[in-house]
Amino acid sequence: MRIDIITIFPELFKPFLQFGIIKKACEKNAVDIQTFDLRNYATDKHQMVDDYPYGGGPGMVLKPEPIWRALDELPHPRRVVFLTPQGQTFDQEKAWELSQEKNLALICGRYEGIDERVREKLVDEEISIGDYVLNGGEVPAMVIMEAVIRLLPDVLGDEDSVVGDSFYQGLLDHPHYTRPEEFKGQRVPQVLLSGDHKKIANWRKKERLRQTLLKRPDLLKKANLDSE
Ligand code: JDQ
Repeated sequence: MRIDIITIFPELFKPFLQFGIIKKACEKNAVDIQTFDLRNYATDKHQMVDDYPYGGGPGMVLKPEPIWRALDELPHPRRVVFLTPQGQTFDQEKAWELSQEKNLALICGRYEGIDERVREKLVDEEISIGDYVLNGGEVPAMVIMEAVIRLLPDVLGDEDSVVGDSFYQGLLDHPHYTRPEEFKGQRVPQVLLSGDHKKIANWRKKERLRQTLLKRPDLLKKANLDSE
């Protein structure tokens, strides 16, 4: 998969791409991530990427031409996503959907947003990462990349497979324990020490349901439950 990011702050992505699973995914060529600095696509000699809003009011708006010119360099076919509080809320299902794309372009706005005309002509989809206000689309772009890249083939080893994830089948995760067996008077549930793999799987299944019912009952409506 190729992911292209259009931003006025490409530097923000550098540390994000240099560590952990994302770094490994890039090294394995499971994903090819490029950042495009909007400033390099400005059309005037002062490299202006923003301008005053028509109609007046506070703040600035990202000009249409640089965004258009940057997108002009990106491969087809592609899905162009604009991060905005006005978008559909991102979730695990959307992450699976985006992970199927060959080319994904993420447009990060700043200030008051982007000129409506590029949004209309070039954006396929608007995505929000939640109902709160950020200063720009860079952090949302990182959230989406992190959720999508870990779903790509060969990115996660068997060790931390997506089958064990929270939200796999739409349920929360079961509790986890590691050594020591007793910590400040609290013991690890006996079943986990039993070595009985069937019993352990059953306990975890029950716990996933219990945790979901207790903490996020709303998720149960959409959960992928088996007859058991
Ligand atoms: C931009 C802004 C106008 C906020 C400018 C570009 N989920 C989510 N929250 N916030 C964003 C996404 C987001 C994304 C891109 C952004 C915020 N802003 C600031 C401009 C109204 C509200």
